[in-house]
Amino acid sequence: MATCSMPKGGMAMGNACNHHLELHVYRVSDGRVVTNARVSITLRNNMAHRQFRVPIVTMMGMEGRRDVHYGNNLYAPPGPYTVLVNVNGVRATFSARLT
Ligand SMILES: [Cu+2]
Repeated sequence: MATCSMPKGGMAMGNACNHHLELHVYRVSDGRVVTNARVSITLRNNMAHRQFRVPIVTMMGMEGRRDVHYGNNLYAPPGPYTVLVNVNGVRATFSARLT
């Protein structure tokens, strides 16, 4: 579960990535994007009772520094998930149902 590859020239090695997980971090005081956060993300599959630590990559979208985010591409089958996040020692939990 979860590790995947992007298909190059037609074939993916192992599971092809089917989701992009990204976490955006903003400073509470002024809403600015935090570009150097220490982030860990664990994805828990609530149906299979398995969890996986997502290898974190810092990414930047089309909007440049205002769109810096953390996460990765991954393979995850459909179902209910809990996303456990730790940012600079502060924890947060999200629920998601993947289709
Ligand atoms: Cu991204």
